[in-house]
Amino acid sequence: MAVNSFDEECDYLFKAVLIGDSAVGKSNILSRLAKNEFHLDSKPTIGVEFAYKNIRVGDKLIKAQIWDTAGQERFRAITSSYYRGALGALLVYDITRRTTFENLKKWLYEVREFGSSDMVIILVGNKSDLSYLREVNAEDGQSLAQLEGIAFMETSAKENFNVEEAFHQMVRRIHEINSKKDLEMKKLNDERAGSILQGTKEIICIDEVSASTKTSHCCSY
Ligand SMILES: Nc1nc2c(ncn2[C@@H]2O[C@H](COP(=O)(O)OP(=O)(O)OP(=O)(O)O)[C@@H](O)[C@H]2O)c(=O)[nH]1
Ligand SMILES: [Mg+2]
Repeated sequence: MAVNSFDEECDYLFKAVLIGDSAVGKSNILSRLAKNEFHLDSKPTIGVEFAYKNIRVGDKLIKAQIWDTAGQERFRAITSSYYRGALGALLVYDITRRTTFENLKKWLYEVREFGSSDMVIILVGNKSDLSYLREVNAEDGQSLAQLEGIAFMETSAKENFNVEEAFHQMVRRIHEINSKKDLEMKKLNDERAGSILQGTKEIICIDEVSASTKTSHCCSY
């Protein structure tokens, strides 16, 4: 599934990844985001797929390239290239299967091993529509998220509950971090440019004896 939508001019383009155990609903979260579709009979993902999703934050149009891979180890593509350049991750578990919650430690280890240090991670407890089969309380999700310093949300790809919100939260946070970085970079460049200009002195030495004029330059940083 590669849904391309280069129809609109965007201000920023960034990569985000979906991670979590097999059958937690990653591909359905992606199809909900990209095409507003849900499939009860979806097949396990093999390799890597991706789709684009545009979102407006303030006056900026942001295009997210969202990657989805297999939760099953044997179908996964090379891990390091999956995470390379990703600024955000939706880390998904299934609220009806405790093991998918317990395996989050493994996923967090992997994302921190291969992802960038300031990657924005949102913990997503999917399948909230199946609350009568619940094996993981929302409080458990919230506590883990707090412990790990990440955001948390329960979603239902099936009922289209909170899927956009989780994604928006990730994008807004990425945008905040990047805008801050841009600003710091701009400030640094301005300071550098300012000190170069201020530090340039032109010293004019007048040699009265020969009545000739010599010039020399000195620069300080
Ligand atoms: N009830 C319910 N079922 C869901 C939800 N999201 C996904 N499913 C179902 O869960 C099953 C697995 O969904 P996928 O999206 O294929 O899971 P995945 O995480 O991509 O799995 P892998 O590709 O194997 O890693 C499918 O039968 C989906 O219909 C949800 O929010 N509610
Ligand atoms: Mg899948």
